[in-house]
Amino acid sequence: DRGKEKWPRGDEKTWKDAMRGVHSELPEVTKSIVNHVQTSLARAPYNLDDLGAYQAAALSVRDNLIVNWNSTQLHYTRKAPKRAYYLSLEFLMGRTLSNALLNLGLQPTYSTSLSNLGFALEDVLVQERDAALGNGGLGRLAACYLDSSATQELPLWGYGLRYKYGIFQQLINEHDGSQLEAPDPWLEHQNPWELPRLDVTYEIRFYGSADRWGDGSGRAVWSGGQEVLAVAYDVMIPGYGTKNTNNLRLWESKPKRGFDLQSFNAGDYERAVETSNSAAAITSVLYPNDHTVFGKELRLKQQYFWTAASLADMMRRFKNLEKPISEFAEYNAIQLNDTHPTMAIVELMRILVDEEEVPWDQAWTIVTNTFFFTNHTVLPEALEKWPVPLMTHLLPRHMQLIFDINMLFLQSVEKQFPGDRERLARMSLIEEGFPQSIRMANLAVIGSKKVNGVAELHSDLVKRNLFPDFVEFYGQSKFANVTNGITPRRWLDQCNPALSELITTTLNLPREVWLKDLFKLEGLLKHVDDAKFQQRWAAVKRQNKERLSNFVEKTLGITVDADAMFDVQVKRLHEYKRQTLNILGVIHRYTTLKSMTPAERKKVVKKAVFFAGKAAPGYYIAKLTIRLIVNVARVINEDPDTKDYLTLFFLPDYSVSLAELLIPASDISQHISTAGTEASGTSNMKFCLNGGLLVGTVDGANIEIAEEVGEDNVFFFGHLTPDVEPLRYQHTYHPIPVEEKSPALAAVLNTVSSGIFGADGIYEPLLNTVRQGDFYILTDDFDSYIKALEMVDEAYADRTEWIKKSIRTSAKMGKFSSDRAIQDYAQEYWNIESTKLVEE
Ligand code: T68
Repeated sequence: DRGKEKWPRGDEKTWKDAMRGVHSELPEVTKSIVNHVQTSLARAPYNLDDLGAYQAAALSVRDNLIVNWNSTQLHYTRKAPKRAYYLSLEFLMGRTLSNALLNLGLQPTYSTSLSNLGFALEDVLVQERDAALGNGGLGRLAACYLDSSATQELPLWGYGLRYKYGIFQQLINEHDGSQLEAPDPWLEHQNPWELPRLDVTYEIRFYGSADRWGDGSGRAVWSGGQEVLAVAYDVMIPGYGTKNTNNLRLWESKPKRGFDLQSFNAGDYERAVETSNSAAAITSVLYPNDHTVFGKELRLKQQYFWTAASLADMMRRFKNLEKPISEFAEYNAIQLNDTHPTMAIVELMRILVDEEEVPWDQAWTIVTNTFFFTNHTVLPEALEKWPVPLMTHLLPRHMQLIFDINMLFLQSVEKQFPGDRERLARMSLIEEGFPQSIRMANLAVIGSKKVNGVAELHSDLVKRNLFPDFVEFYGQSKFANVTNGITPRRWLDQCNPALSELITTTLNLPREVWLKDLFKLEGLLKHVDDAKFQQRWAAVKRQNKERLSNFVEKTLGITVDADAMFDVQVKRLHEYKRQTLNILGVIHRYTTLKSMTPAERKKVVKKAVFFAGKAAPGYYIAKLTIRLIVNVARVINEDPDTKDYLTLFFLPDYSVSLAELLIPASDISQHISTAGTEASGTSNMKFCLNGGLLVGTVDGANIEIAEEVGEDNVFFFGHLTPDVEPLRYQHTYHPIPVEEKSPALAAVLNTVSSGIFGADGIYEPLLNTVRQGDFYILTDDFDSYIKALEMVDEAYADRTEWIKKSIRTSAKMGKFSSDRAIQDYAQEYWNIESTKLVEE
């Protein structure tokens, strides 16, 4: 009938009652969703699609968040506890709706209401675009830490930038298999998860001139130049199982005036508009480089704009407390996520000395009691150094302050180590050269109360290789470790609901309990020999593998055999992460299979290998690696001799959401960085939590994972950290040909050169990184890597033993909850306490 045409989805009476206001018996949630369809979206229910349903559901959930957010912020204001601020240029949040539903405990309610309205929650959830304001591990870590601090009711805010374009979208060129980049205009559909605070604004100055008072006070006046406006957008961060809802404040840049009135009067319309363009440019795009810095003016502008707005905001909040400025550090702790926010140290000095008229030494004491600094890499190309001329031009007052800080610092070093000029040169904030440059890491160290690395090995290397002089100067206790963690809410419950359910029934505990105390997973150990439980555990993995297979079939049009072992390496493309080692290993497996008789092949473990990850747009070798992977896949997946035993996939446009699909489906994942190069890694923790085993080097958090789960449940290979330097020396001064060191690898390199994956020698520059110099020691690790993969095959052949390893691995992941990590920061660094929202 005609009514049915008008109401194509869901229960007609539910819709009509909700719309007519005849809704006494309808659930609140249903009313709220329908109300948002009618009012906020200004849409009729006719032809409402999944996207519309997502938007209405999101707005409805957001109403709940706003109430909790308001109460929490009011509560914090009244209680006035010490607060912590997490300054990060990157927050890689992913989708929000499913997380908000979980944290509010509203999943079942929304699922039912949506279903009555004709929508499946799972179809609605995938309509949301990822918020991808980050490159990789560093940005995702920040997101996990926000989740954990809200969950633990800690008074913590994040501060970042509201980029108009997040990390680029990766496309694969159909013709040659290479990476293409497209912009990510993630705000195109309105973003329901942010609250614009158009009234919270600060004026941020650039350029101009700085005039010292010249009275010995160290003070100066900074004036002139360009002023831009920072506007606040607040993102609500709900805790799990609590009403506490924290804040992530992101700044957007705007021209202070829409146009420059003077230019306008002079009739120079174009120049007037140009001013506004350059202001908006500051928060236009996330820099897509991880682990390499380029010294671009716009990047320094981003860093200063963000730290200055954030500090002005904190200062305003602190002033409302009406406490003496000398107590600033008793009420504020600021965590620097890498060196990117280091200018905050200088900016706080500027505010205290120039504006608050605090004497220099007292100001420096306040500063060095407020800041904490986390280092995320030991790779030299990632250490930020800003040219002195650029800093002088863009931030003249800050350059003066840096020189003053440096002079006083070097005087104190000279006092402790008299006459040691080389030491002074190493420790100086200024690196000599043409031009001179500012060592941001040194500045971050001397301006902070504590410095930490992100895994035990890494924190050790930070002390021994990056800052040995500073350890000698300040003593050991300033340098410590906080091993990274991940939130089990997103990285188990949300991404793997079937496993979460099985864990809940097996532990016989409400999921609220173990999801907040991940050590409870150890309770699974006593079921490890229970055949029924093993079967159910395996069935969950199987189900997740099928879910991934369906996705691959839909996106790439290739069938994946869910019986095969799923072997996954997903992370940013980088030489140190050695995706090249992996793909060369795949080619080795392929040629080995080719050389077998059909009968021999039947005995080999079937394997599906998955890669995903983006390469920085200017990183030639990383992009060439992607191209090789894609083209090897095209050959292997078409080969009738081998395709039943080995398939290979490069999944484009890796994201948080894709990770949520891939991680629960892995049997084995690869974390194979050259020893001593991966600071921690966090996806290794996610894979293990979901019952995937690790193939890895003795690096980063792999080591601590093995300590927890037992070395017999991890497939380690390769040289250790202390071997790496001598090997590199050997490569440079006494090179041994690949043919001698690893005939197997030499054969693989020759296979690639032969042109079966693309002729014209296109891969030679990539192959040459291995044949010559081999900085990341692939030639030294290849044979032991292949051995490790053989052991994986052997272990996988014994299904029961494998399932037990999988269970044991998950069960021992308690340490890697970001709840543990954030507790450590709260207690040992920030000295902040849980401040639970109490209903009045
Ligand atoms: C990662 N770093 C580490 N950096 O590589 C990883 N860098 O081992 C660690 O687990 C993770 O941080 C969390 O501690 C990064 O992800 C970047 O993305 C980055 C971005 C800009 C500039 C430099």
